Amino acid sequence: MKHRDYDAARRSICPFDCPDACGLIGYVKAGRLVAVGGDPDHPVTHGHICAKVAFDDRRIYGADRLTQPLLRIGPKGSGEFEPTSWDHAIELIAGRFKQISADYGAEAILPYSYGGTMGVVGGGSMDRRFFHRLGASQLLRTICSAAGNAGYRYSNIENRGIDPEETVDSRYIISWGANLVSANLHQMTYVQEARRRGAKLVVIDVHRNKTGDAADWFIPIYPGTDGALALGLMHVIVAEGLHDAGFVSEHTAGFDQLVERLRDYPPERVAAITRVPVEDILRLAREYASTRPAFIRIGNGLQHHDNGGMCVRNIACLPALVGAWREPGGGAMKSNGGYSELNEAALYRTDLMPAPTRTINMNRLCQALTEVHDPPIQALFVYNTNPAAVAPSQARVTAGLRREDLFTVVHDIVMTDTCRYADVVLPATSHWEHTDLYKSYWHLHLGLADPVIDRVGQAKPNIEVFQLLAAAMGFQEPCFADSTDDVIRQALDHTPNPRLRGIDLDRLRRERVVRLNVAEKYVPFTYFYSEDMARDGYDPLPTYVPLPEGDDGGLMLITPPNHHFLNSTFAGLEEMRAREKAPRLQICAVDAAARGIADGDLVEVRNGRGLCELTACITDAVRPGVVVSQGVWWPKHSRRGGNVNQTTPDRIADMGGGAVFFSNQVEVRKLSAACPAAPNAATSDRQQAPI
Ligand SMILES: Nc1nc2c(c(=O)[nH]1)N[C@H]1C(S)=C(S)[C@@H](COP(=O)(O)OP(=O)(O)OC[C@H]3O[C@@H](n4cnc5c(=O)[nH]c(N)nc54)[C@H](O)[C@@H]3O)O[C@H]1N2
Ligand SMILES: Nc1nc2c(c(=O)[nH]1)N[C@H]1C(S)=C(S)[C@@H](COP(=O)(O)OP(=O)(O)OC[C@H]3O[C@@H](n4cnc5c(=O)[nH]c(N)nc54)[C@H](O)[C@@H]3O)O[C@H]1N2
Ligand SMILES: [Mo]
Repeated sequence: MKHRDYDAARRSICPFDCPDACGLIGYVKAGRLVAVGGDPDHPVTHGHICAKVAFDDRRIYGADRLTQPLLRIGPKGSGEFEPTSWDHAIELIAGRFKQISADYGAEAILPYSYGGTMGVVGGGSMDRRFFHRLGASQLLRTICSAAGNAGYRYSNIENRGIDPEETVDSRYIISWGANLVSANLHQMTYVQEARRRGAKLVVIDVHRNKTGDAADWFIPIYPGTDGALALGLMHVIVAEGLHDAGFVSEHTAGFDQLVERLRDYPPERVAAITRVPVEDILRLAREYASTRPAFIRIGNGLQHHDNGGMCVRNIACLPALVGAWREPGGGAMKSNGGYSELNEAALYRTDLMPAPTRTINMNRLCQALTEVHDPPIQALFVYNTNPAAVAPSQARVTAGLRREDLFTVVHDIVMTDTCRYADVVLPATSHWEHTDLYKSYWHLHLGLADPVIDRVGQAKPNIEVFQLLAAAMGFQEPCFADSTDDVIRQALDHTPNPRLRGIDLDRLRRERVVRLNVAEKYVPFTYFYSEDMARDGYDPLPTYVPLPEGDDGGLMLITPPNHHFLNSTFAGLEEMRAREKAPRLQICAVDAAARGIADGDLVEVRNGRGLCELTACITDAVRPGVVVSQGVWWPKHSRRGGNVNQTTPDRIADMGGGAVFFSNQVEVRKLSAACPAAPNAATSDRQQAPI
C-alpha cells in the first residue's frame, strides 16, 4: 500500500478553487508529507480525491517550491534572483509603499489576488485589512464566476441553489456548460448514483469533454448562444402547456410579460442561432418539463462570454417555469456560496480605509499596468493568483509586468511565471502547513484544517506576511494583531446567517467537518420580469444578445480547464504535464482540411491580441467553427513563452464585471508537420522570449 510508511495520518481539507472542497488525509513522516489520500469520513467526498491532489507531495517539495525570500538581480522575467532575509524583504516593501504613497498616493498600489487558497483566513482577511488601511486601490475579483453569479441572482435573488446531496434523487440532469468529471468530481458521483436509480444525464456544451463522453445525450451548441436555447425551451414549454401553473403563480413574478417575450423565440429561430436542430429543442423541452425531479447544473464555462450574465439569468428561469424546485432533487445550481456567507465586515474591515478608493477590475490588469491611470499603478502585490498565466490578453499583461518603474511583489508557494517578473518574491506556506477554515461553493459543509507537516523552508502564511507589513508600516489598529484563530472566530460570528448557528471554532476543531444548519429545501422566488434589471439598465426580461466576436466564418477558441491542472496550479508538475501531453488544439476534420492541417501538426493560433503555438488534434469532439484548447499551461512551458491567454480578450461581460475568456475568435494556420514535444521546464527557462 502506498501509504504504509508513515508515522501519522492527519485530516485536512483541499484548499483549491474547485467546488468540491474535499476531505484529505496527509500521511506524514518526520514532519514531511509522504502521501496524500482522501478522508473517508468526509460526508460528501467520502475518501475519493482527484488525480491532481493525490500528487500534492510532489508540489510541496518539488523543484519549483519557494523556500526563502528572493530579490531580483536580473532583468524582469529572467528569473534571476538572490536570497534575502524576511526582515530585509519586509523593510524594502514597506519602504517602497511609503515612498509611492508619498509621491503618488496609496491608490498607486494595487493588490492582486484570487482563489489560490479558498481558506477564509488566507483567501481574504489580514490582506484586505492591510490594503484597506493603506488606502490602496481596491481589486474587483471577477475573473471566475462574476457574470453568471450576477445573472443567477437577477432571476433567483440569492447565490444559492439545490443541495447537491439531494441530486441522487434527480431523474433528469442537465450539465449545462459544466465539466463535472474534471471540475466537480463528486457531483458526477451523485449523478452516477442518480443514473443507477434511473436518471438521464444530458450535457450541453460547445465540445464533447469527459462529461459529454459520459452523457446519455450530448447536445453540441454554438458558443455564447445558451441564452437563446433557454428562451427556445421556455417557448416550447409554454406553447405546449407543460409549465407548472401553480408553482408559477406562487413563486414567480412576470409570467405574462415572459410569455410575450417568448413569442420572439420559436424553435426555428433558436435552432438557427444555437445550431441545435429544431427536433432536439422540442425533445429537450418536453423531456425536461415532464421528467421529475429535474436538476440543472449551471457551469462556469457558458458564462465566460460577453453575454454570460444574461445566459445564466435565462437558464435560471427554467426550474421555476416547470416547478422543478418542488421536489428533492429538483432545481438548479450555479454556486452555493450564499449558504456559507461569513462576517465579511469583520474579515475585510473596509472601515479602515482612510477615504473611498478607486476600484480596478482584475480582468483588466493589462490596461491597469499599461494605460494611463491617475494615479498610475506603481506597485503591484500579487498573492493567491498567477496572472502571467491566467489573466486575459497576456501579451499586454506581460508588457505591464516588464515595466521597470513598476515595483512588483509576488507571494506564492512555487516559482510561477508571475514570480519571475517580481522585484521581491516571498515564499508562502501551503494548506498542509497552516491553519484555515474552508467553505465550499457547492456542498454545504465547513471544514477546519490545522497544520499537517512542518513548514517548508522559511515559508509564511498570508496572514503573517500582512501582519509583518502592517507592523512595518506602523499600523496600530488591534485587528492587525489577531491570530488565525481570532480571525476564524470573527468570521463565524455572523448572526444574519442563521445557517452558522451553533458552529464555532471549538466545535470545528473537534469535528473537523460540520454541516451548515440547512434543514429545509431552498425554494427561490423567481423573477421572470426583474425590476432590479430594469433599474440597472438591463432588459428586464430574458433576452438573447449575440457575441461581438464569432459567427462570421472564423473559429471560436474555447480554452476551458483540463483534467490534470487546477487553473495553472499543478501545471508545474511534470507528472501532470505528461498526462496532458502538450498544449493542444482540438479541431474538427472539416476545419483542419480547409487549412491543410493534419493530426499532430504544429499550428499557430492568432488574432489581433496575440498568438500561441499548439499541437493540432483532429477530433469529432468539436464542431465546425469551434476549436478548443484545454488547460492553462505555464507560459514558460509553452512554445514562444506564451499560452492561450495571449489571444483572450480583456473585455468585461454584461454583468458583474465578469471575464469573457471564451468569446475569442482566432485564425489558425499550419506551421510545420513535425511537432516537437512541449519543451520541458529545464530548457524553456532559457528559451523564454516575448512575442
Ligand atoms: N480539473 C480541474 N478542475 C477545476 C478547475 C481546473 O482548472 N481543473 N478549475 C476550477 C475553477 S476555478 C472553475 S471556475 C471550475 C470551472 O469548471 P466548469 O464550471 O465545469 O467550467 P469550465 O470547465 O470552464 O467550462 C465547462 C464547459 O463549458 C463549455 N463552454 C464554453 N463555452 C460555452 C458556451 O458558450 N456554451 C456552453 N453550453 N458551454 C460552453 C466548455 O467547453 C467546457 O467544456 O472548475 C474548477 N475545477
Ligand atoms: N484561458 C483561460 N484562462 C482562465 C480560465 C480559463 O478557463 N481559460 N479560467 C479562469 C478562472 S475561472 C479562474 S478562477 C482563474 C484562476 O486563476 P488563479 O487564481 O491564478 O489560479 P491558479 O492558476 O491556480 O493560481 C493560484 C496561485 O496561488 C498560489 N497559492 C496557493 N495557495 C496560496 C497561499 O496560501 N498563499 C499564497 N500567497 N499563494 C498561494 C498558487 O501556488 C498559484 O500559483 O483563471 C482564469 N483564467
Ligand atoms: Mo474559476
